[in-house]
Amino acid sequence: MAEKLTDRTALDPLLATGWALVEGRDAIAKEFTFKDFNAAFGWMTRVALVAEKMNHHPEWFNVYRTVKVTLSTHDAGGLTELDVKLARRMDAFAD
Ligand code: H2B
Repeated sequence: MAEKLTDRTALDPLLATGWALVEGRDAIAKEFTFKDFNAAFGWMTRVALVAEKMNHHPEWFNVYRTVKVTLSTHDAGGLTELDVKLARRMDAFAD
């Protein structure tokens, strides 16, 4: 099982790309905005395939062309390396 992040500096590069710490829980969140619904859902599809492969799944909420994402590792009760990895993949797919 993934261990909770002890080295919190691992989050710094993500905080620099628009991720933010969630108040009241050990999680990170980011709002992605795309050109239109097709771009948003295409991105979600690509992320979903990666998430399933990692067995690590986002909490997310889509309205038209925006997707609000929260990442945390439920089994560990907080942030782990898996969240950092998935966040990086999400950023890369959104470029
Ligand atoms: N996703 C996330 N974000 N956190 C988890 O702890 C988690 C998961 N656990 N996806 C996995 C699935 C677990 O529930 C299954 C049983 O492997």
